[in-house]
Amino acid sequence: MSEEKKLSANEYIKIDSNYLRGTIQEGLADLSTGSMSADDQQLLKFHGTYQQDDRDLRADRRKHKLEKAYSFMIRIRVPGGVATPAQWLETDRLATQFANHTIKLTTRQAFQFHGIIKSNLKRTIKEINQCAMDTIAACGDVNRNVMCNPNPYLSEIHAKVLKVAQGISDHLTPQTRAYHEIWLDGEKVESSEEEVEPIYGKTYLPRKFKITIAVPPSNDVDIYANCLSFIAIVENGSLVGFNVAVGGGMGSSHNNEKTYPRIADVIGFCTVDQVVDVAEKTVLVQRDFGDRTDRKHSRFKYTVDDHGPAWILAKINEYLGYELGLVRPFAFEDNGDRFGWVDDANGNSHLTLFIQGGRVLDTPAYPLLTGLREIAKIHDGDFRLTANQNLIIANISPAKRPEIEKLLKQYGIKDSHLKSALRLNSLACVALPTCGLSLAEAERYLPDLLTELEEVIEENGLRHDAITIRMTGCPNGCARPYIAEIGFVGRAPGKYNVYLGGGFAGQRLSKLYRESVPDTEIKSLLAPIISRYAKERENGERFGDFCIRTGYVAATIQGGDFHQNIKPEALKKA
Ligand code: SRM
Ligand code: SF4
Repeated sequence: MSEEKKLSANEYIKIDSNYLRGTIQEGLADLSTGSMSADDQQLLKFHGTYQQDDRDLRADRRKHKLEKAYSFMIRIRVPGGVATPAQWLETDRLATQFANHTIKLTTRQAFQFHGIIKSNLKRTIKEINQCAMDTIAACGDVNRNVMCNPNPYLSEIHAKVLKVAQGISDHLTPQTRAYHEIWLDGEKVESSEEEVEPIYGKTYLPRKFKITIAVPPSNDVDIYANCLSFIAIVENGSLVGFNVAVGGGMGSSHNNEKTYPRIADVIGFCTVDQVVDVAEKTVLVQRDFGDRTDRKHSRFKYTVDDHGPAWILAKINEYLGYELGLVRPFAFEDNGDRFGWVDDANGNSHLTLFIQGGRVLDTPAYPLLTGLREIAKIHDGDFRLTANQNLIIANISPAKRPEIEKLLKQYGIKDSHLKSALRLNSLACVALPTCGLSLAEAERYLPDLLTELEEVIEENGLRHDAITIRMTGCPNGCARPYIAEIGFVGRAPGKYNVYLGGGFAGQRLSKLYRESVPDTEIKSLLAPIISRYAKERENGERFGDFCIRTGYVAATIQGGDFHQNIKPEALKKA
């Protein structure tokens, strides 16, 4: 970090906050406004909540000289995405009692509520904690929800990997008592001298930090889009350790070439016992070397790019006091979910449901929220959130399966996954009306666009051919659109940049194909390419690969695509 450059404003907010307290308590008590002070809004993120306003109502409220319709989004951490039926029922109750009657399953295996008004914020967070979940570090400049492959049918390996994910999550959870004081009526710590944040220190990290664990051949947690990833290496049926990947990230800003999505580099290998240490030391490298002067350049991917992956590897080794091993062979096949029923060797069953946009809600035609509530009441296994915004009703015992099947039928959920493979492989971020950063629709629009594109898919006999397709309302990349085979990134209301050529396993960035395409023209833009793909693809060729081979877009060599070509031995010596 350059000495001369001024620290970014958020650094001072953190320093002055007394370990994330700020004036949040005073702000919550002031009911003359639905809003919180600007500084406290930044600090609230560390506690897992964002101030938002209903953007659909903005113009009308402005006209009537009313304050914006403020409310809060709350994000619940679910390490590895595993929740008990009791936690599901509580999440449902809170969503219905305090939020907008929906549960959002996020692209990082977490729950989100939208529309909580300020006077209900404390009670909601307190009651989340009462059912053994929390919101601390769900947002903010800290390690976020640790993702993990959720597949329960790999029971033995999965149980071990999940434990590792939970171990990393616990180890990197902030230690400040502020969370307990503010939300859980914990005893007040009188002097900040008594507080220590052993890993983060007073200023926490320069920016958010994201960790995930994948179990090949599935890359369903999109390791290449994360700051730090662990790729499980299974040899002779046993988990022997993890390859370590660093420096992935999606966020960028329109018209700012200094910002860009980046694919992670696989730099080494560690054993199961070393993994929490490696996570901690990598976080420390970012804490010490990340850019704290420019928040648009402060993610770990820029630290990795600025110094190079070989330098980062050397620094991690130095902090560890030992060396990471050489990368072990691994191969990913896809980054999607496996839908429908799967039975495991122990006789339990698992059902992966398709949840459009990750939004669990009731409509007259599809009472999904109610149906899942009734299932949770009798389910004796667990629920697993996938990083593709879907839901696994997992570990259903043979005794419960008939009852659950009856409920799935009764509430119309049974066939949730009998959709085109294009739809099943779609992701959309929240965007409007709650996201303050969105420039265009995503979650509310993608289903309709898919219906249009499905006509083309059907005409070309591609109903069962998976193509990954993702949409975000802005370039921040919350649905990881830059690694989809078809990506849409909002530019302005009704206008999208269209990207093509991402890798089917999320291993390659896409390239910009057309800029600012009106939504009315997307179908006609893509129809000829899809039709040509149906006719001219080579045996087993994926859509993204086809788009590159036939010249619609060039292959990308930025980020991991380039560095992965460096032999791990060379990385070690560098
Ligand atoms: Fe995200 C900011 C929603 C996953 C990159 N993201 C936001 C905010 C909080 C908007 C804001 O700052 O005011 C969005 C809240 C919308 C709302 O109304 O709920 C938001 N992000 C989401 C979720 C809910 C999208 C979804 O539909 O599932 C995901 C919640 C994940 C979770 O449970 O923790 C979500 N966000 C992601 C991902 C995907 C991932 O992590 O695998 C990314 C890209 C990966 C990455 O981080 O590089 C992502 N979100 C961002 C960024 C860009 C950061 C950057 O590097 O520039 C922002 C903006 C920012 O931080 O300044 C952002
Ligand atoms: Fe909001 Fe942009 Fe993230 Fe979508 S990608 S949720 S519009 S910040």
